[in-house]
Amino acid sequence: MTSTKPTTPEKVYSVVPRVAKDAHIKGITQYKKEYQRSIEDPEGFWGEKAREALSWFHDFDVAHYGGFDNGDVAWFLGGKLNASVNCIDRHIVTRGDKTAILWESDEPGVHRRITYKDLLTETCKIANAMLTQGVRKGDTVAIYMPMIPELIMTMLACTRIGAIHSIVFAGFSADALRDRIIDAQSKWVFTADEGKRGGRTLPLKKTVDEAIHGVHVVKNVFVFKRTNNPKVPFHPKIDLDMTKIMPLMRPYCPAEWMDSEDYMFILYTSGSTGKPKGVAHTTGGYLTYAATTCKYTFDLQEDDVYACVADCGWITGHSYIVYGPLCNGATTVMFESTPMYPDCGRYWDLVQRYGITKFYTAPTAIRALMAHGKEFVKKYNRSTLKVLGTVGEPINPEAWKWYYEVVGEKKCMIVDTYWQTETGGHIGVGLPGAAPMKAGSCGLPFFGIDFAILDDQGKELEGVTEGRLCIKSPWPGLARTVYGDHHRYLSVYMAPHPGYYFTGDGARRDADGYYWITGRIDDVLSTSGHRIGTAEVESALVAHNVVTEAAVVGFPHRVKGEGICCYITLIHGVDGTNAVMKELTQQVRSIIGAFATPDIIVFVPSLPKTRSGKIMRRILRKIAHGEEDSIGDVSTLADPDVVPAIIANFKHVL
Ligand code: 6R9
Repeated sequence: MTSTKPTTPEKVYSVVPRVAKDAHIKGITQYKKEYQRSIEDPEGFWGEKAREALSWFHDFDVAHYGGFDNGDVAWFLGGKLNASVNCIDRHIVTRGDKTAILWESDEPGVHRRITYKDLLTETCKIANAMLTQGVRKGDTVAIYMPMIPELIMTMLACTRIGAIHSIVFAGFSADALRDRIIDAQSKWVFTADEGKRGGRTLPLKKTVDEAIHGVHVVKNVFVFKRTNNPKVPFHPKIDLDMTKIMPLMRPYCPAEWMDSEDYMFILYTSGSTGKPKGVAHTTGGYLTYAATTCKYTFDLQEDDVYACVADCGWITGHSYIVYGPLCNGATTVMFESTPMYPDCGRYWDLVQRYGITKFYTAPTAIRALMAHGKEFVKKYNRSTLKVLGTVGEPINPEAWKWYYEVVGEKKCMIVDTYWQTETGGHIGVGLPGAAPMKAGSCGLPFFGIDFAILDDQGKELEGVTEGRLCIKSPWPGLARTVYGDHHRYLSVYMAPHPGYYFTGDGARRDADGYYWITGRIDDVLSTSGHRIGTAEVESALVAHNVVTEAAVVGFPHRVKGEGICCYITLIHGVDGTNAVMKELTQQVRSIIGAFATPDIIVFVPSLPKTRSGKIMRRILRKIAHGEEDSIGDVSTLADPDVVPAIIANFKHVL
């Protein structure tokens, strides 16, 4: 890994007093004290948090068991609970009429307010509809839905009856959806007729039909209506029209007693191989961690209007639109649209109309908005805002400052939250009432997270240093396995550095103990905050009959953070024309999804390979980064002459 800058200390921004005033964790001393306790006595600390954050049908006997070596981590053993009860029923007496979900549709101002009581009723009806169709505890259910309240209700309905949901982001293609349905053996799929996003219509039901064509595992498709387009195909043998079924269902459904370690959901994420991993989270540990991180990171208070503008198809949506806020009895905003629709003021319009106090988005959105100037921000009243979060990739200091100064007018705390699908919740974050901020740093470890930085040989480095970011001991939110492939779980996360959990990221620790994520060490890209394996894009490309070989690398992209650069060799006799380029772009979009669209396609005579046939990605990365002057030694290449040819073609495309 290349070492990143600072030799001079970064500017430190103080904690904003109006945020610190009533914060749960006030001041760095209180943070340090709590942190210390969480590391010295994790069982005591998390035992207390689990009882504080959740209500249990039956208390647990043992707080923690197991470790990284064989991946038998378990939390809150013997405890029985239910996720939907914790997100809904528990609040009915004290917060029954409080808004649980505040849904803003794609069209500005068109909204729905769903109280905790409504949420219980609707969730129960969906749960009963599932029971009627034979869904039972332990079954997996695929969800391919737009950002409408029924998506959250379906998630909660699954957990209510003990079904394991597997949400597939509605931007994925039919092929990607099919793979995930088959891998998790989901016999049921939830979808909607169509989705709406940024004024466009998404043919969700059509995509589901394509995905399940010839896939015999799927028994039924539950279909909600979003657009009511009568042209959307309906197949009475397997499709179930939820608008007809819901009124027939009883509005109460008893909740299943789940073991703390029963699976709650699966979520597919990219790794360094072509096949996405179904990361599996369990009920007690995941919920405790999602609820606790949400409470402290956003310093949630009873009267907050909290908005995480991610999509429920990613882990951020799971933990911080749904489970974290609802466990805390908060009002969570669900946003169907995009930051640019109908114009670049949409986020701030939302903030003004709903009086949003805590707001959570991604650096890519901030950068995109920044490019359109301050006017769109200034037009709206943002005085209710207190905490501004970011997630998904490192935030560059310019974007950080814009968020802090222009959006927050230096009156809000910026919380840069570092975490992963696998960690269940935030692992690196400066708590808003406690930690002074540094632009571009994700701050300090969250409670119970014992970070270690290792060198390439696996030796732990002390003090100010940079290297491979690992975690020394288990925390409740850690994913327990890769669904159906525990071996892969061990080999990806536990085997690289025995005794540690390996994040796959590089990081630097400064003199104040702050962490700076330097990016993925493995072949995973973070583009517009979406995590994509380079191998996934490569296999989509080589599936095209004109492609012989493909190598995909990331490069710094002004808005997306990282862009996707594809080097391709074509079969003999085919030229790299614009038409071929278009076709290959389409190929990636249809096999993975539009969010994986390549930014640069370079046709090359051959790829740089070692004599043993290994592609030297290091060289391709250097070229894509515009650093061809520092490519270094190419003598191990089978054909060093290929390098100048690749450079020339690359420059030609730019
Ligand atoms: C939550 C989420 C995880 C990867 C992770 C890292 C990058 C996420 C970050 C960040 C720097 C942050 N990442 N948050 N890098 N600063 N605040 O994004 O999960 O989709 O699994 O991606 O994203 O590289 O390893 P996921």
